Amino acid sequence: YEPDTGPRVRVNQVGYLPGGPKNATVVTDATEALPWQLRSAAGTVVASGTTTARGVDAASGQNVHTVDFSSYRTAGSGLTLTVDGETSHPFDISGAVYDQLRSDSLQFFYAQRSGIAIDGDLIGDEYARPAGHLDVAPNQGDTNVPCQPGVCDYSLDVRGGWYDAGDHGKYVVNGGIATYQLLNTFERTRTAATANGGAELADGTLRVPERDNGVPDILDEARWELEFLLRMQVPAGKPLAGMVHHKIHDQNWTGLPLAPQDDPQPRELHPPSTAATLNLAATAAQCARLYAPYDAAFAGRCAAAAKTAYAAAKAHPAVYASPTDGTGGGAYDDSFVADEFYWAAAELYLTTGAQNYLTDLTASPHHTGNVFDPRGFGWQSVAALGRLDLATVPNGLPAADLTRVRASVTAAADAYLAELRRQAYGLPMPGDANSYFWGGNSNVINNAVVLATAFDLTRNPAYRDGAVQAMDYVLGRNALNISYVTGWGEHAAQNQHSRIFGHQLDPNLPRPPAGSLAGGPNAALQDPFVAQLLAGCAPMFCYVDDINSYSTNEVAINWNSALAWIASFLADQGDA
Ligand code: 9MR
Repeated sequence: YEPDTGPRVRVNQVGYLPGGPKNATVVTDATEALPWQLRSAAGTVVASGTTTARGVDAASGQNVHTVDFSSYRTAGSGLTLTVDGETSHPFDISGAVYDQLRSDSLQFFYAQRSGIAIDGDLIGDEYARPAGHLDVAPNQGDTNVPCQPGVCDYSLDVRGGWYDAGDHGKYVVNGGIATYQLLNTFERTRTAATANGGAELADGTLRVPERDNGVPDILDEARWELEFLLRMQVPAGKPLAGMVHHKIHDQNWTGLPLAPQDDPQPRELHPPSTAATLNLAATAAQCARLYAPYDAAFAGRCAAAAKTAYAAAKAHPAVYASPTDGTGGGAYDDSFVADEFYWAAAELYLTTGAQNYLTDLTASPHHTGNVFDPRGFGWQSVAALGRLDLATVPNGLPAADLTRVRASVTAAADAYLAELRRQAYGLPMPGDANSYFWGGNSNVINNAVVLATAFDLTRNPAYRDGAVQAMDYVLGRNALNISYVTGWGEHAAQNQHSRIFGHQLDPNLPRPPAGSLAGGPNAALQDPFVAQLLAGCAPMFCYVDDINSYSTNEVAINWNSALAWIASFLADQGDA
């Protein structure tokens, strides 16, 4: 199988910020530097120079050169870069490159909503659908969902929330990180001077049904999931009261495509877990401080749930979701939850200032340990979430401690910068197969989130430039010459694995909406389609834009939440 990778000159197919870095990668046999020309849409050469030969790139196996045309700062559209007889896809230079990506990436969450009819007038008629999983036949849930046999003797109304990904499952641990990132995207507009006040995330800016209700739309969207997370808590008076059920999904896997309202499977609550409980504690604590100015009653409900969840997790610190519980839904297992404890203690401390949370927080090995992995944070490793909030949300940590917390963010950002300089494709991840795993695109972006946070803390433009370069990789500067975001770039992913957006299988169904991020190259080839098609692939090539490949090409809320965070940050840097 030989993918069509188009021109050998690889650029960010969307564009570059006028004052930001502008890098490209060229696949060539040449070993000596080559001349390059930057052309306007009219074909005029507007800049030129020579490449830097970089040798063989480990992750792609390609001999490559890099081009740096950062010194060209004039806005324009339809520019192209020519090297070695090859001309890149066209791109823009504009301060507005990321503006629309901010709202597109957030629109994905509305399209994934469960328990509410999707309004075509808001996001396009092709996305309109009836509410899913409200017990209207053939649906069997989610308003009255029993536990799996033997797990509990009650049913819960767990309607709402977002479908996790290409399936119809709803998983608290993954809902947790996605909710955190949306709430943090908003909170950043309150804490970072570099966020320009956050008008772009205010009420009336997103395509959500709650727009114009006096509440910032991104909080409306996050609340849709928070209400679901709150419903997953074990009621008072029941065994494990205050704990949170790990997940709710179909009894058996369904085929593709399948609209949510057509899913006939019985739905089941799976056992509570410490990890899920701490995900509710952390996000409900964020909720309590962020919704207080808009809805004191809701903020109060969140505060109470956060505290009971945290206390329940402390009483039951080692209840783990089973790694084999993967029939009808993903396992999302995690048997190391010290990082979840740290994150939850941090959020509760930031919200309440209470001594007991500070004590737990500072006693955690994560408080002084390194929480920033070279390969990024994700749903299973969440200590970085707490650390980033401690570094940015005003709090009463002793000055020396706060200085150390913030220095840990810039130290991690320095390491990511050093790594992306080593990579000929400019991504802030080590260049071996271990960096290419299921959903790895979100880890690349999450490293960019750390770089961006370092910029917010220091205003050192090198950090902002690092975040931009990470997005160059995501938007086309890569071995496959593909943008992993639907609708963004000349050649973009559009057949992501999804039961809802099944256009590849049924032309009457829509493609994923613009702004949907694909999981990305996965060298472990964990689905049968790629195991056969891509056997022996170099890591950066282990991806295919086909709906059958769930291990390389799914959509997911925790991946799009990373995209929304970084798009919002970069939109704020437009005139940089
Ligand atoms: O994103 C998850 C990834 O980290 C795991 O390696 C993978 C296998 O367990 O599962 C991924 O999550 C999937 C979940 O299990 C079910 N819904 C779709 C998710 C995205 O592929």
